[in-house]
Amino acid sequence: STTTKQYGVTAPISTAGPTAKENELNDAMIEELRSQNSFESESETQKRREVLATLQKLTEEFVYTVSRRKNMSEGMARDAGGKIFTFGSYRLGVYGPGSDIDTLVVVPKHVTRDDFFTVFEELLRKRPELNKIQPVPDAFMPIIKTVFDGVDIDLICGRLDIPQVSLDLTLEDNNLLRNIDDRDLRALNGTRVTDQILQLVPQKMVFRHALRTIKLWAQRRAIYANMFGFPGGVAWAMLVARICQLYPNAVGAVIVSKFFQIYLQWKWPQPVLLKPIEDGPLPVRIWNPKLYGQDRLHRMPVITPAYPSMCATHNITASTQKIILKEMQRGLEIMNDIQFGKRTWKDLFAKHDFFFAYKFYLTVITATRDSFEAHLKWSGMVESKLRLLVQKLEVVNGIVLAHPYVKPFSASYICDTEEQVFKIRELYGSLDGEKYAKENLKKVEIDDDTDMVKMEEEVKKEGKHLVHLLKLYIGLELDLKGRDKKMDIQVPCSDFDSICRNWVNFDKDVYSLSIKHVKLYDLPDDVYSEDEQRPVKKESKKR
Ligand code: 3AT
Ligand code: MN
Ligand code: MN
Repeated sequence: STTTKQYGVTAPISTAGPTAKENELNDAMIEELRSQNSFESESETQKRREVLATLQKLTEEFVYTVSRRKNMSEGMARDAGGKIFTFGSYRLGVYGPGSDIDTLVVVPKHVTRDDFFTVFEELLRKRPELNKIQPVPDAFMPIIKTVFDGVDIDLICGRLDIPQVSLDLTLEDNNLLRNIDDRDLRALNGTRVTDQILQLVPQKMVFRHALRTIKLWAQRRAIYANMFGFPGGVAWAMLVARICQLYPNAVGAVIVSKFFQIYLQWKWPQPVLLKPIEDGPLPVRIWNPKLYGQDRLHRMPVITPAYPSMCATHNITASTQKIILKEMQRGLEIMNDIQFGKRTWKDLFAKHDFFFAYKFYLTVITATRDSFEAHLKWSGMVESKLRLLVQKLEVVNGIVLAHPYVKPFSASYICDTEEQVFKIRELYGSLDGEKYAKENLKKVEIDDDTDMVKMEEEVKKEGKHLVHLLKLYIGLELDLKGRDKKMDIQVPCSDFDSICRNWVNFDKDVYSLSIKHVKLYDLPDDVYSEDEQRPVKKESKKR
């Protein structure tokens, strides 16, 4: 079915339907997605639906129980309702075998977030299907992480200022946002944004196929990570959705190819919008570069469609923008080759070459001599600040590009002596550190089932030391020609160090942070996968 309706803020570029050749390309794309394991089986999807049906029942039981405890009559308690919504990849229809289900539990005003972390949690714990549960009530986004009947489920709670939440409730009415707190607003935002994105694309199936391709490409090229200054899932979805609006009758393969073309020509920082920015009833900030200096700094703004509109890509820096555009250029070239039969879709999804690409790297090392939980907090905080170091580095004279890698590496070791603790903190992140650890320390594998308390007690009893480490990498492209061959990164590094040490729980006897240079040939082996050959220094030619 062809469409002529206008989606988005401008008329479409082309309303043409696919040619026979484009259909063929699209079939090949979907075939490659299949062989890359992008789709899950129908039975697994059926399982997800069953789990969601159970969660809906549990939500009703939750609201009923709380209502009764607050002295409501049987009838009123039943009518108080309760409804689950989904967001994230499941809601968008681009989930794969490993995806979780991001689930929002919407409750009426007399049910509180406290109730969610007590009553609802207890109801979950009583279920035989519950495999794992990890409540995180004090986070920016309070969440209960679970594995339920083998399915990963993230549960968040949103409380509305209405007495009843019935099954036919939708979340699109902006007035539902009145009289709710910031955390509830954030919780509702995920579903409201996802629902709008789906409403704003002309053909959902086309959008889904194109988004699966773009997501897989971005993951393989290591440019999928909001925290490190790249677009995250929601931003990539909106970027694809806008192309779908501009080519409403095209197939997925054409959307992918136009995606690279259009965003390479885009007049950044012009924003990517899926609809005009809406005003609304709350005293909250809406993205507006005319009004707010901060918003003017956004380099590649991609704006969420649901009120209150925000920029989903405010983390992008000068360096990550260059990297994203370079990857898009590569994408465009491969797309052209695919069209001429010179390359295949597989080539688009080839792994990045981050640990081959630079002569110089910086590594940021965090270490913790305390519980693993404490280490997760410390290293998580440092990770979330890494893009600030990138921003400080990229303005240094002689640094052309500061490229953050999107995944941290970690390890835990048992050290016999203080000297060893000192040594590994010094050397971790380099080939020497890896060698030192192999020869001198006992590595401990930590997973969800490790009894940390027991392990920590044993290590202590033996008079040994447990140290948890994490390393992050930044690739540096330098231009020292025509300069005095000096490059001073002292200031950015010590600024970054101060920011991290300002952490409320910081304790110098427990936590440490260091930033070190590592040359390409000194990178440790564990940054390479088994099918990769680490780079070897070429012998200098004999004359
Ligand atoms: P997967 O298929 O699950 O890998 P996804 O796009 O569903 O892809 P997530 O489940 O990680 O990704 O995230 C879903 C949404 O939840 C995206 C974002 O709006 C929100 N979200 C994720 N992590 C956080 C976080 N740490 N804080 C706040 N919101 C988050
Ligand atoms: Mn998800
Ligand atoms: Mn999730």
